[in-house]
Amino acid sequence: MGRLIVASNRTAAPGEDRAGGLAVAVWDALAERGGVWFGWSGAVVAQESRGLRIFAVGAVDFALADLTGAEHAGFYLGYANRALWPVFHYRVDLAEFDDAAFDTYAAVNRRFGRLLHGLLRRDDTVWIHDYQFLLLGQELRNHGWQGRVGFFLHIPWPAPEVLAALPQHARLARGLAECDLIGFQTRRDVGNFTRYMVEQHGAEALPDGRLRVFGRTLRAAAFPIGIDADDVMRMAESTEARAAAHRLGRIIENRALVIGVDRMDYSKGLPQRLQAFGRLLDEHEGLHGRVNLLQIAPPSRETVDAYRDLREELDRLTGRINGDYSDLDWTPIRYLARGYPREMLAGLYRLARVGLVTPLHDGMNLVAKEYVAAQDPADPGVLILSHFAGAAEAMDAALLVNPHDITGTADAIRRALEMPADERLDRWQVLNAGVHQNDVAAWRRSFLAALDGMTEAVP
Ligand code: GDG
Repeated sequence: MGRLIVASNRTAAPGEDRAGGLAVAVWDALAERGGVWFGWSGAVVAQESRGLRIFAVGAVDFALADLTGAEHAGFYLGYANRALWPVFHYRVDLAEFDDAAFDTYAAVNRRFGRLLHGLLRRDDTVWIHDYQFLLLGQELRNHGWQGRVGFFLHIPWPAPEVLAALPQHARLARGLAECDLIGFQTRRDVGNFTRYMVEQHGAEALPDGRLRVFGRTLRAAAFPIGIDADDVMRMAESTEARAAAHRLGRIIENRALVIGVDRMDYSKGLPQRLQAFGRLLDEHEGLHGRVNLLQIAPPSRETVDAYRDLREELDRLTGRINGDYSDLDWTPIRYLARGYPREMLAGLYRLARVGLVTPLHDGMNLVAKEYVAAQDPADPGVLILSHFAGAAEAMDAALLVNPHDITGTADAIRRALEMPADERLDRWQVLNAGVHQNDVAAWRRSFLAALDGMTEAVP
């Protein structure tokens, strides 16, 4: 079997955060099979250096390219984060459509495609990740690459009517169609993608489930990403986890804890979540002094305006709710705009009676799975999960909510707080079995097995 070549914007090269779900999955796959992890070095340099920095860490080779300041601004902060991310998360209102940014996006895909092609050997398998590299497969084909190319999208594929708002959607779709296997998080995404290809580009659905479009035959399928559930379970029992739970436990005493952990992003539904917690306090005086919300929200992409506005909104909402309800010995919301080590998070998940995961749209949402895996099997908490997280497709034993429905979410929090122990246990056992069975190793194995099984790499 040939080498695996993974291309992703960020990699788990030394110095990067190797603990995330994707990093673990890709690392294991590369270590098992041998191969190369190709991507951005994370460095922004004054002038384009044409080369790659190549080095080995154990069995894994890294091949990293720098971005120039202009590339970083146009490709990463510009088109990827100001156009693709909002549109794919149904926020056309926040999208900035800038032709020059698209040109830079396409140029970076072209340059990276050339660099990547230079690394390939005939029997290699290429696996491209995520929305930064929608055109990378096509660039490899432009250089004559005929081997297998797989692509996995970590974020939702929106409804065709929404995607059609993106001025360059057809060019992106044409480029993406050069991949042989296109993996999505959910069946809903596959349905949206198929409908988009049929309606916009006249795709034909073949009897074996593949699609014929732009003169190519490709397969689109759902591969829901998972976590390393055993590892999260172990982390929740670590000394660091216990110390974190003890530190917070001393302060909240016997009050029930509701936890949210999210990158500070407008897709995560944070204002609506704070409002729902406020509504809970508005409507249930009996809960005053008896419940705490811990919201951990490490800031991300702070140079993008929409993220700065979100930060201000969260600061304001937290201040208002805490101002309205705090007492001498109780502050209802602990809002921490900073990140914590994963072991500490695992300890806090376990301490929390309720995990509140309420994105407005999310490809999967790994926090939902981490919360479940971290629970004490003898006394597990309750997961409240948005219908609009990819995770909801397989986690219907959670309390599913519409995050836009503030009263409905407040009701779900109350129901979770009052849930009898046997119902908590029943629901958790179902969720936990799924999280362990469909873990991150199962995800990468099923994707790579499907890609290896593709016989018709090029028509
Ligand atoms: C994208 C898609 C899809 C959070 N705070 C801290 C911290 N985290 C970790 C969580 C979790 C990860 O970050 C976040 O993953 P999510 O899946 O929730 O969301 P995105 O970052 O938006 O990821 C998403 C995912 O890709 C994978 O395909 O599920 O839908 O949007 O692991 O625990 N980690 C640490 N400190 C923190 O404070 N160490």
